[in-house]
This record gives sequence, structure tokens and C-alpha cells, in this order.
Amino acid sequence: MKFEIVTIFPDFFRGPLDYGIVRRAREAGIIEILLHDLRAFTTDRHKTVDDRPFGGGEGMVLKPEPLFACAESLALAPREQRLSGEAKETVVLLSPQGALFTQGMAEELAALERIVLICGRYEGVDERVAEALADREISIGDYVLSGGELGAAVMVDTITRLMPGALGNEASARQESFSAQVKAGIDGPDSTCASGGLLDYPHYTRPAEFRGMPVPEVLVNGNHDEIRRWRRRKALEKTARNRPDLLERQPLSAEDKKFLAEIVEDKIAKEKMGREATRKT
Ligand code: 9D3
Repeated sequence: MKFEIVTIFPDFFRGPLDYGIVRRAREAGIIEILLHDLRAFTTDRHKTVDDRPFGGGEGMVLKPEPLFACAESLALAPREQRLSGEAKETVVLLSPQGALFTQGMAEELAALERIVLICGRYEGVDERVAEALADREISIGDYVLSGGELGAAVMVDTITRLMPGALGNEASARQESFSAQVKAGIDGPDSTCASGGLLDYPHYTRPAEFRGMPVPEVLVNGNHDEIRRWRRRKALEKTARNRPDLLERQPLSAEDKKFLAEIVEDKIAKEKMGREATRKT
């Protein structure tokens, strides 16, 4: 996979993409990351990349000429071929107006050979870039960033993990079994939020007791089946608390439903205890 990042801050990426799995994937030749400094595609003495918006308003907007000039230097496949899937490459504009980046989208993009990531800055990017240059507009979440650079780094990280050979053997084997479970519709206890699963179950390591906090007994002395059921229960509990939206679109077994009913009962009981304690004082 070749990632090409178009940015006014190429130095921003010295760091986030030089560690861990992404670094190893680069060293192994599984991915390649090219940085393109947008200012190199300006033609004026001041290397101007931005301008005031037509119609007035706050702030500055990235002007179209350097972005189109940069894209033209990249020898991209024609836009129609990119959009039809005939060419295994895509041009992404990172912007707050984009479609939400998801694990499913990452899987789709991981099948390509080349991804050009255009990082927006200032108050936005001339809309002709979204309309005529980029194939898709992507946001990484509902919060306001200072530019597309963090979004591009997030996308590179997420997509790199999906490239064959990027993860260690153990991890990739687990990933495979997860994908198989998803396809078969029999989600295991260790599925994560990826692809609309549950949140991960809690993990513990040594020591078995730390500052008076013991590791749950079942993990130390339980059998595999008890551990599997405990993990599934904890994953359901955490998902119900932190991401109830994920539960809605999750196939639930009879045992899952029993767990969830117990979790709801526990919660109601705790709330009742809280109210009674408040009433007494
Ligand atoms: C008040 C209007 N703002 C839009 C919400 C203007 C604006 C703020 C910040 C326009 C651009 C930006 C810079 N952000 C990005 O370029 C960006 C982004 C983001 O802000 N959130 C989530 N994903 C992304 S990807 C690129």
C-alpha cells in the first residue's frame, strides 16, 4: 500500500508514523508513505496556500491551485477509473464535512494499492477540491481538529494494521478468527468494536493482587468455558454502559440476553440502594 499525504506540515508526520506496527510495516516494505509539501506547488514568492472566502466570513480557506497542481504531479489514474474501482487508488479529502471513518471503511480502503490523503487546514478547503479532485471526503469523528493531519495519521495507522503481514503472527491469527466468526454470524467473546462487534472484555496481568485490587478469581482459577462466559458478560456490560448504540446491531444469544437482563437488574438494584442511602441521611 502506498500512502501519499498532501499537507502544509510534512514534519508533523515525523513521529506518529515512525513507531510500532506502522514503522515495522514501512521497514518490511508492506506500506510506503510519501509526504508532499503543498507549499512546493505554489507559484508566488510568498508560497501562498490560503485565501479569504468569497461571500465573506471568518478565517482563511485552502486555495485550489496548489492542491490541483500537486494532484497533477502524482500521475493519478483518471477520476472515473478511480470512482468505478477500475483503478485501485483513491483520493481522500480529510475534512469535518466528510463521512465518518469506520473500521468497515478502513477494510474497503485496505484493498486498494494507493491512497492519496489531502489534509485540510484553516477554516476549510475550496469546495472544488471536494467536488472535482477528491473521490471521497472523510472525517475521523464529531469533534473539531485544527487540520486533517491527525485524521490522515489515524487513517494510515488503521489501514496499515489491516495489511497482510503488518501484525505479528499471533495477532493476525486472532484477527482472522474474528473475521471468520463475523462472517459465520457467531461472534466470539473476544470480538472488539471492530465491524460492529462489542467492546473488548477487560484484561489483567501479574501481579494477581495489586495495591489491594485482586484479579477476578475466575481468570486465575476458572476453566476455559467459565472464562469465556465471564469475558462475554464483561464485554456486554462494558458495551451496555459505554456504547449502547453498538448493542442494538449485535446478534445476541439467549445467554447474552440473560446476562444483559442481570446487568440491568444489578443497575436498578444499585440505583435503589443509592436512593435509600440518600433518603436515610
Ligand atoms: C466552524 C466551522 N468549522 C467546521 C466544523 C471550521 C473548521 C474547523 C476545523 C474547518 C476545518 C477544520 C479543520 N479540521 C479538519 O480539517 C478535519 C477534521 C476535523 O476537524 N474533525 C474530524 N475529522 C477531521 S478530518 C479533517
